[in-house]
Amino acid sequence: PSHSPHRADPAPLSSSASSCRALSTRRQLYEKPFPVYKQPVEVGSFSLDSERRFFNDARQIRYFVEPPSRPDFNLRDGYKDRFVKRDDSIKEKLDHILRWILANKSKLESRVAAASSSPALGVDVVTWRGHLTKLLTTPYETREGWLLAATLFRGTLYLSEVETEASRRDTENRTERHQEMMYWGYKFEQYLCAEDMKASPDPGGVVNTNEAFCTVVQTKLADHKLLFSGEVDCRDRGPKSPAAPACYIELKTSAEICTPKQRSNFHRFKLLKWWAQSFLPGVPRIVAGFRDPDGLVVGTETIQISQISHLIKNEYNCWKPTVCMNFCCEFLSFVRTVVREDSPRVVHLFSWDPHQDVTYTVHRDSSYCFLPPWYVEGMAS
Ligand code: 0WD
Ligand code: CA
Repeated sequence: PSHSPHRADPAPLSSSASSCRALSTRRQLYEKPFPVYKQPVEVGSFSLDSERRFFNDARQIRYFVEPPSRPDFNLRDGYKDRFVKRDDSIKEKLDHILRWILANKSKLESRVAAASSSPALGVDVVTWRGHLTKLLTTPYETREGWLLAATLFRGTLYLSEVETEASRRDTENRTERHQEMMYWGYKFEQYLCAEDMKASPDPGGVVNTNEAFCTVVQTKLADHKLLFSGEVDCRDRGPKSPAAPACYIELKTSAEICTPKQRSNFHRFKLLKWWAQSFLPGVPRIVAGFRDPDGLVVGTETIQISQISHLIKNEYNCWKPTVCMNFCCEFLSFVRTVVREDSPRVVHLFSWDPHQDVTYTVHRDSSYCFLPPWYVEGMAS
């Protein structure tokens, strides 16, 4: 049943009655053999247009165009006059993924063996790739905590991020310089991406961050069947390009590396985030643009995800992919044991701050609920 009877529990319930219910994020605990992570399979994709409207197709895909060996990219160009910024005060939660699931419901359900028990959708976890990236990097994160809302509905666990107080403050207090630098990544994409198979990039056009192409992949982490979506920058357009997600290319910008210390920091911090984000959906390569303080690209480099573990080998006390994957896996198992009531009206809010354990609180019929009525009703019919 999709709706459990409403009980007169006080809300929010604190987890204090069972305070042993916490998950440690200590790295040493997760230094174990790499868990089974199945090759991610693309099960679909969707697009968000310049007005953030959803389309159940790949109309927003872009094609990678190899940059010249000596690029002349000015990432500051157009910030003032050719930039349409997405309104990030609108919290979309999982809505786009849920819309995709409803549009592809019969396709998804047909993949489930007729005799199999729950979950009805045939997957254990539905979330954004970005949320999983945060889980992967948690054992190494020392600055930013997170809040993840979890709801069990028809046997599937839905995970949706909630903005932390600290993150809201950071967003509010961004300097003008920081706001401009956030644009640089999107401008870099515009220099390297063409709208179709034959076109060239159009650096004279408008950068509109409402537009997105998202892949939906299915995979398995140990015994957790995952369905998640992630935004993809572009794809290889060569005649011999492999099938998705292997054809996808992630674009990144980073500060020019001038000293051994900067190289070490790049390996220790930035490559961790880059690896986690692309490894999850099976995107095999990153094209990185290194830029000077004025936003001029001084060079580009291709980084194979499979080579990152070799690149970091010489760093002392560096991050380990197995710790990331084992932590994520055990977090999902932890959530599974905690969240028992199957209801869109119940949210378990998992909370983590650096140097602390993961803890949770329970909220019934609260503003944390994130599965919209149209989804709950659409799944029932
Ligand atoms: O409402 C929310 N709390 C969230 C919404 C949290 C996370 C994601 N989203 C939405 C975004 O609006 C975006 O459309 O999901 C989409 C991206 O999801 P993802 O792939 O799971 O997120 P992530 O891996 O963190 O980011 C991938 C790219 C980013 O590229 P870089 O190279 O900077 O990592 O998606 C873009 C960005 O280009 N992106 C966003 N674009 C607009 N608004 C946002 C955002 N809030 N977050 C990431
Ligand atoms: Ca990117």
